Amino acid sequence: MQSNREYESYERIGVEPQRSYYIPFSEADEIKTVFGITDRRSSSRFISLDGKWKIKAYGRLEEVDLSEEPTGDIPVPSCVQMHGYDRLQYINVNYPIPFIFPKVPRENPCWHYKKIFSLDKKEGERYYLNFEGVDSAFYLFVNGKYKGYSQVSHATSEFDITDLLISGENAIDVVVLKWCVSTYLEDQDKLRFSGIFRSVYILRRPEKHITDYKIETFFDGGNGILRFINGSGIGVNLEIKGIAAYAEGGKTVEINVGKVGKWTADKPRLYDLTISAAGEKIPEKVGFRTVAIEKGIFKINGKAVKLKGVNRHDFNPKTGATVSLKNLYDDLKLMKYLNVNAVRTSHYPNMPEFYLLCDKHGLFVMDEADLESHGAGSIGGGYDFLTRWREFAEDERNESGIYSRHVALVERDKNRPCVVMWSLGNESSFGKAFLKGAKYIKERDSRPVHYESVIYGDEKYLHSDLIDVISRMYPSIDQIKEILADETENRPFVLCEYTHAMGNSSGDVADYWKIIYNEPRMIGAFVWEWADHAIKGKKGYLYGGDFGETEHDGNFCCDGLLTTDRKLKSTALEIRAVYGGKLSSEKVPVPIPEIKPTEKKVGFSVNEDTGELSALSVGGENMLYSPAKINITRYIDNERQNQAEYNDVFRLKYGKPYAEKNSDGVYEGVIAPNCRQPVLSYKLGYKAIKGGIEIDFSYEIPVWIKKLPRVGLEIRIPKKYRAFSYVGFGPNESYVDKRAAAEFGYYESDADENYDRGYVRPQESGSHYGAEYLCVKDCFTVTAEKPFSFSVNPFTTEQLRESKHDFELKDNDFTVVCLDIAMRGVGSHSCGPELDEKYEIPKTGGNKFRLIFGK
Ligand code: IPT
Repeated sequence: MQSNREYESYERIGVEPQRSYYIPFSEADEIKTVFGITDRRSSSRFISLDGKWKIKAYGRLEEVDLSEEPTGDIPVPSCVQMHGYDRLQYINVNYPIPFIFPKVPRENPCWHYKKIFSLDKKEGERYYLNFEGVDSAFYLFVNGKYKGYSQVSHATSEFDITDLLISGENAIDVVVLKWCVSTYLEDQDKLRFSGIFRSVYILRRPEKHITDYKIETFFDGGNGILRFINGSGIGVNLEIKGIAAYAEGGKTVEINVGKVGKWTADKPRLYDLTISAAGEKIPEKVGFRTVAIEKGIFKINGKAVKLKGVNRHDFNPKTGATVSLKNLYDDLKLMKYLNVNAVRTSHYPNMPEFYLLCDKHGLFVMDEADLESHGAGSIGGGYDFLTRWREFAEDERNESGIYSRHVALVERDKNRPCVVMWSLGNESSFGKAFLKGAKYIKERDSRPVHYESVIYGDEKYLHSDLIDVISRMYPSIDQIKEILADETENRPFVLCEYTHAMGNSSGDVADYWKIIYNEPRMIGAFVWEWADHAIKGKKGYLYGGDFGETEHDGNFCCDGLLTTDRKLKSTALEIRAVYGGKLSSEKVPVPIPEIKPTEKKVGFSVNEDTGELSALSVGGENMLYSPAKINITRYIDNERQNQAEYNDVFRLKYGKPYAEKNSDGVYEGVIAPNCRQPVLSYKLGYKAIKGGIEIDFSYEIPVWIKKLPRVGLEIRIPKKYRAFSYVGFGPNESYVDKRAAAEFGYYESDADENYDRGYVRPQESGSHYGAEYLCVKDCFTVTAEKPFSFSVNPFTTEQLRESKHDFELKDNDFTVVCLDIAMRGVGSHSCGPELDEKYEIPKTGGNKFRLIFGK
């Protein structure tokens, strides 16, 4: 295909100006609803082109031959990579292509899509073809004639194709490019999908019709005022709450609608507004609400609110970036269940109907522009990351690309009451184009503007009044305090990302909310992120590196509160508790079940070289599947940044025990790896007690070891012992820093239920903090001098540490009981601050574990 290499410039060609999302109906149409919102399919003016299309793949644009009939089938909307084309790639910061800006490789996968459809073309009507999302750019041909070119993957592209259509059979050809210049501005941390991934439809409109309008609301005493700014060339009739009004073309009217209920996320009250002109009616929903910042406090309807937020990507394990209304609705319902009241549409506008769902079901939205240029920092060339990144943001050639994304954002979603903040994008440093975008938004709308990356721009922009809020991602509590203490600042403060929910995570969430609830200038915080994005393969879930990609970011895409298929992880429950206002769980008196020691003979033997228990028998039967081990390791995603230290510097996992018995019969030993001095010293003493033994275990961490994941014993017992009961923090996994959701109590469980198979990359799971009693059914009970942490799992610490996917975990003939004197907090260090000192395990410690057989 011949081209003028449009894909090297930010232009959109033949595309209508950006406008608010709406679907016109005919006067006589009966409007139906779906998931509580207007069902656009019930409009006789809405002609869906979703469904089966034809497709043919090419390796480069020049090879595309439109006269060749595409023979493959593909559903629209969908992502080509989910239908056997191209290949999957998960990559975060780095660009997936070489940095040859504004060019992209000529070897650029393209897809020729074709749709044949019949139409009864009516004289005097106009036909607008809408694409709600195409990644990354596309050429459009109607009945063989070139119509235009568009880009900005998550923005609607609307074309007036009236003159190219005929009555009868019509053909639409779309050539989609995998890469274009926009690739440099759409470097969001996600699986990189391509294709027509959102809906396509035609709107049949009268010759002269409503084009655009803006709805604003405010209050006069208890009365709601609707301000309607008619952006169309024709006058429109309005009706709300039985009140009729008329707005001339280009004019503004204000309607006092009398007493109204205010719209909030808790009580999302909506009022029907009908806008009609030229035989069309547009059903709008109006939520009366105001958003303002007063004296550094973020207020909705004049009241301070806290945004209990999550960052959400459009993702479905079967369909990728293509999500259905049902997927969205299900997510919203789950958010409500978890006490979430706000969503950041990270890092692009979601499909238009998402906002209708949020209006209806009640969620505040931080609406974000389709923008991220993170990769520009890491392109090399002898500059530091931040300088390079800023240079790219300041590059004049990017100005229209950046600014037009701000325009697209606000123009499409301006009428949605759920939107309470505009975000200029994610991680794109800062430059003049952002000022221009922010100015545009401010002239157009009164809602606050957010942009975290302004802190990477020139210092003079730091206090710019075009950015209404201070924003940070992943600060520590101390950094938050520091920012709040800055006397030169009085803007409210939001954490656009915090408590990175990768794997077993978010130990720190309660600590964040102690400060957020107490500090009036704190707006709230958005968890990174809502759900994992893993791909379902034949054996199980897959992530970066599993698709044959050379460049990837591993399992960094498995960092959600929910699993990919929307099961709640323990972190989700922690969020639910904290967002519900419960910041901690205290111990309450819980009776310890009576232990009746066995009358049978209990015996034990100890490995003289290590001091570890090698056999423990009752009535002559050894209850240990293999000798007990001192356990100082674990794998947890939140220690991924500590792995080099653990494995290479301290060599923890290579550590072996070396001990000698002292004159008191106590084993004094060290754990030492080859090549290193000891990483732990310990004492182990054993005493026979009625029906069992007491293990007196103490340790000291040498000064050169900065942190240890845990100190405990790993005991393997035959697999038939699976069920257990305990008194401790449960029923979900709990840690020293992660127990807001937990309650101290008596619980029953079993090993298979206790380990969370939801972690795509296996890891530490199922520990219970503060335990006072553990009974492994038909085996032993454990009590101790001091509260302890324990887990009863099907897998060993080593298996969980060394396996890369859940499906690699092989069944064992034994059950693994971990008794920990101390277990490090989980924190959120995978992409957040270091674990707070107070959750590190103590430098010295000990406990006396009493293992008793009996009933
Ligand atoms: C930051 C990004 O904004 C987000 O998209 C995601 O990558 C997240 O954190 C990590 O999962 S990027 C980070 C390098 C600060």
